[in-house]
Amino acid sequence: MGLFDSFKQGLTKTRDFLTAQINKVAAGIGVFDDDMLDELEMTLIQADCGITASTEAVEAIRDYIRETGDATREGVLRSLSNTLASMISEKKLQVQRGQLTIYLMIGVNGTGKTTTAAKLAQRAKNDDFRVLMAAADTFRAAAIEQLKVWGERTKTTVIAHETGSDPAAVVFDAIHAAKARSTELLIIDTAGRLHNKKNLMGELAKIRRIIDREAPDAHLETLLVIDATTGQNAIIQARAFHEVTTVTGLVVTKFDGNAKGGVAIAVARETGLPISLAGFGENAEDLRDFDRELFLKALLPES
Ligand SMILES: Nc1nc2c(ncn2[C@@H]2O[C@H](COP(=O)(O)OP(=O)(O)O)[C@@H](O)[C@H]2O)c(=O)[nH]1
Ligand SMILES: [Mg+2]
Repeated sequence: MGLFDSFKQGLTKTRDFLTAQINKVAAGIGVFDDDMLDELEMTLIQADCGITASTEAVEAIRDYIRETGDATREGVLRSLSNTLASMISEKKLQVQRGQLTIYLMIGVNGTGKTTTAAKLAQRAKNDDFRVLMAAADTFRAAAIEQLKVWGERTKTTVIAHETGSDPAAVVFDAIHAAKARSTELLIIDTAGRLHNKKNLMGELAKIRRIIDREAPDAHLETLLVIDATTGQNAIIQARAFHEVTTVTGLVVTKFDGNAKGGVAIAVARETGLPISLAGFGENAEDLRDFDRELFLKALLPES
């Protein structure tokens, strides 16, 4: 399935909801008035776009109508699409041949860090890159085991220590293994214990220090994984992680589930971070580069 169709399928419920609401408000007198724009704002909030993004989008539509006198469904939708697009940036990730790139996967438990790490390994393997994974979620035995299973499935070596060991020590070993093997992509899976922010901060800071010290020339991407089905919680998580570490890109997972989709807009707007990847399932192949235009086209009603 192409990327547009994947987005379209995943976002069916949200798009149908937005379409129904927008048609409902536009059906009356054919053009949008003040009350209808208020309703549109509520609709965007209900679609998980977040209060900031929803309010700003509708403000921009009001400006557009004031300037052009065009309050038609088409005009309003075009203005909405343009404003939402301006809130989202995208950033494609690239591995460089013959150099070391490191992906540090961070995010709350259950968002899809480990699965995305495996998907990224699979993708880089498909492109004939030399790949390693590091099991730096040492908190639970099952987490290490899960990454090892993915290592077997994707034919990727996994550097792991015992349960309960220091994640930074795993990262240290993994970087040295990467150097010895001329690895081009090292993917570091981490634990997401957000309930203990101080620990998390300490852990991530220590991992960062090791990377900076042991692999100063590597290209590092710190990827924050967000579950699209978690609604406004995703914003709170993104803020918390963004506060404790420098995030360089967002991964939004579970677009195939019953995600409302607007979450991607909310988090992008709240953090100002670019979205790099979108997850569409539980298999190693279910990962795509995020595409803002296709995402918005799939999310919004047809004009
Ligand atoms: N439907 C769907 N499930 C996903 C996706 N990404 C991850 N999952 C599932 O979400 C659950 C948690 O994923 P996991 O990678 O273990 O999350 P972690 O705790 O952040 O490492 C697992 O059951 C995954 O199979 C996705 O894009 N779509
Ligand atoms: Mg995990």
